Amino acid sequence: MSLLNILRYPDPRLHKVAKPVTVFDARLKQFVADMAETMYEAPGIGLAASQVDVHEQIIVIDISDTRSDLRVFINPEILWVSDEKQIYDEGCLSVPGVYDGVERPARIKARALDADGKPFEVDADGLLAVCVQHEMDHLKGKVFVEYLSPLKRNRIKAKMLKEERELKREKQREQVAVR
Ligand code: QAP
Ligand code: CO
Repeated sequence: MSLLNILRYPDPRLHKVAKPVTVFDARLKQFVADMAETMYEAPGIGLAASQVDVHEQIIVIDISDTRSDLRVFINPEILWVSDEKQIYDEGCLSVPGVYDGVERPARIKARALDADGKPFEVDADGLLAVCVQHEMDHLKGKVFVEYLSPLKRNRIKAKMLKEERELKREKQREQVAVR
């Protein structure tokens, strides 16, 4: 098991389009386990492979309070969305500290494969519907802040870049301290 490095917005690699998984082997299962470990450690409720710089269609989600209901979606497809919409305050492990309302279909029907390559369908509403759509956006190279106004998005970008500079400086100081 190992923790994976999560890309931070506005890293351009977050906008790559993920390819379908074609090989269902032990290596895939190990990667799914690493993604789950990374999500739980963060802690988060959803993580897409794109966020750890692997551009394959793989998502892990756990919206349970007990952190004991891992869902794995490989090559997911949306089969149906409701006309009814809901606005949910979304966040993202790639945009830490930022939350804002995004309007999406309230209910969806999706199809995907599990880690064994076995197909399944899911009817989702509430938080699960939000999470599946948010993570599927990542696979298409889309980050939730792209639904916000250009003004908000630019403010978020500036805040993230400032934090990135501060993080880099901290790391440099640590390096000097151990030398
Ligand atoms: C996507 O997001 C999501 O800002 C998953 O400082 C979010 O797990 C779907 C997180 C909301 C539906 C609703 C965010 C952790 C986790 C942060 C996450 C942070 C620490 C986000
Ligand atoms: Co996200």
